[in-house]
Amino acid sequence: MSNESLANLLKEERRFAPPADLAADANVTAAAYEQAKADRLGFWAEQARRLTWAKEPTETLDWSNPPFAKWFKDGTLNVAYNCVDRHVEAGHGDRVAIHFEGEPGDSRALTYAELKDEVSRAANALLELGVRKGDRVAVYMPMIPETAIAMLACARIGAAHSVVFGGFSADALATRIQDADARVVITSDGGYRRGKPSALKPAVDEAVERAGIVEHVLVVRRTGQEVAWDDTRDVWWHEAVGRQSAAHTPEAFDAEHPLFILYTSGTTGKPKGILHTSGGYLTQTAYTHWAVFDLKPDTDVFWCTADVGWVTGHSYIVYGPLANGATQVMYEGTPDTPHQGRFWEIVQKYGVSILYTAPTAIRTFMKWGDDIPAEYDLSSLRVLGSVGEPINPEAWVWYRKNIGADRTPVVDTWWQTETGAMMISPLPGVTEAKPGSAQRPLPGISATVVDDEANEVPNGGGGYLVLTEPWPSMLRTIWGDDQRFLDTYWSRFEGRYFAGDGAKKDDDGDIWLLGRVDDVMLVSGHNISTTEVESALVSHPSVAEAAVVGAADETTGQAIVAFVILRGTAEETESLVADLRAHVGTALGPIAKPKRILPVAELPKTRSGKIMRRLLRDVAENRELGDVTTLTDSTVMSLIQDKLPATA
Ligand code: 6R9
Repeated sequence: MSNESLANLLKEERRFAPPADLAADANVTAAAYEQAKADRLGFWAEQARRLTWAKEPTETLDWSNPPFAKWFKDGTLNVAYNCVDRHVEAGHGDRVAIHFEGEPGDSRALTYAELKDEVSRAANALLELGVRKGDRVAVYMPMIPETAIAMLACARIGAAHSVVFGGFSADALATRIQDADARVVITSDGGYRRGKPSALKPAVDEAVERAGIVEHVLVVRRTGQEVAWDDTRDVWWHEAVGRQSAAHTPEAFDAEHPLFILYTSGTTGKPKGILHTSGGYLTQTAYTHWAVFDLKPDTDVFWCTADVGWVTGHSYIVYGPLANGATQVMYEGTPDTPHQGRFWEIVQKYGVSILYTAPTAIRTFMKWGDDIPAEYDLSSLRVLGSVGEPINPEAWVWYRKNIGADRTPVVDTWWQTETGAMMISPLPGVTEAKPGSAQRPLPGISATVVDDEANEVPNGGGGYLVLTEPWPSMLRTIWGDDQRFLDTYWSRFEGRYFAGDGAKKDDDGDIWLLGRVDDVMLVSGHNISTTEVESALVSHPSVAEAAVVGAADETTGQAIVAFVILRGTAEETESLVADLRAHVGTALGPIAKPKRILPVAELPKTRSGKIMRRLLRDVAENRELGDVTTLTDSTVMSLIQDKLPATA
């Protein structure tokens, strides 16, 4: 990147004040920022008291060996006890913890009392299989309650889980099993995806064969499909767990005891095993889930649509909501099975009051049309959340209007697998919201934007997002590779955590995320963010989704190439393409006008829904495609390549 900071192009003037009734009764008020600023560690010590500790910590942060943090290090607790047992002890045993909705339409409600029994049985079964405190267990599952139960059972006995997303290949699973040295794998015969059973066990069989270290495979029966069986290794969950006693006394572990490893694929190199520990992680996931969603556990119904295989599912399906004793919905399948109104049918059925989803889903709903959500009663909703990518202002406004009846706050939450929990986000009862901006670090969090020389940029300036103080749910290291932890996150800017995202500060000092630094384009000496050009395109009524990349160009260094998905009725014509170029020029200035605009049917995305611009850059530069293994649908790329004129 050149020395020049990111061009600050987009001007978004719309503002949305918090609803008065929500603000009047909000869990968090503006005073929290002041309190945390005056005494950051005192603030986190207070948040740690949300948890039930076997031994209360007396030291909040040990930062004597930075960047290796120890939070609440002399405290001890059991994470599963905090997520389950204590709610039963407090008299909430009959409260529903999980409303499970299977894709075929089967449903099942699990109360906290039932969850406690199930987690205890699963913990006893893992002990019987020889799993001990400090071991690692791989989890390769569909979105069913047993996935959360398996994770909590590991936590209960002090084993770290390593959840591998069920859409990953046998190869990816084998690498992760080996890296974590997992001796037990928890899986299922399969799960339901797009109207039919989709197998998981065959990939496990192959991965286990390849890894060569797995002793037991615990298999949940979900679909009833045929599975190959190895009697020396495989055990059915309903047998091994079913015969156990529901009594299990949780042991207290150190606050810094490993809770889980979660691999981030990254764009290059071997996946990084992000290590999270117990006390700090649970403190920040519980606090943020309560504060950012204004959670009222007695009345709210929460739904996070992420897969448990991603960090969003770890922190905001399993640990945050359950630590808070919330009632939540867990949905197994895809948003368009059996029809495109499925999400809204679920919101209506369970009276969902807080919905947490991703920009990629919101843009898909926009493309499907406003009339679909309009058929359902969504009046139970009171807070909407977004995570995973920068949300284009137009998608933000659509979400608020069509899903939130122009009434609910939208919270755009920025965080990463590495941060463990939300870091930058509006608060629904406090913040005057700006569509497309995550706005402000949460109370107790310190973040800023710096230039190439590590100088903090003034308001109106752009550069790199950095975190300037340690936070409770921060990653502790990369599993087995402290040096890579230092190199990746702590060497770019002295003493600061480098997130890898571009960002700018507006005139009020609010933060706007601009996408991954690797994706930033350099056009005639100007750094231009992919996010801003995409948002300008999405603000045109004919565009549902857009991905832009910088392709090598003899005159300008890089030239902007845009791939767009048109909305329902829009027709792909030369005049529309000219109109789109002009529209971007008006919104952002002539420098940001794409040189080429290609309407396409689909965009390449990772399995967690993030646009893979790297592959589009390969297409735009007529190169052979790089690694496509993390792509959801590999046929997408050939469709896009077919669109390109041969002479391009
Ligand atoms: C939680 C999660 C992390 C990367 C992150 C950034 C992007 C996530 C965002 C956002 C802008 C938001 N990202 N939330 N960008 N605004 N609200 O997604 O974790 O899968 O590790 O991805 O996602 O680029 O650095 P993870």
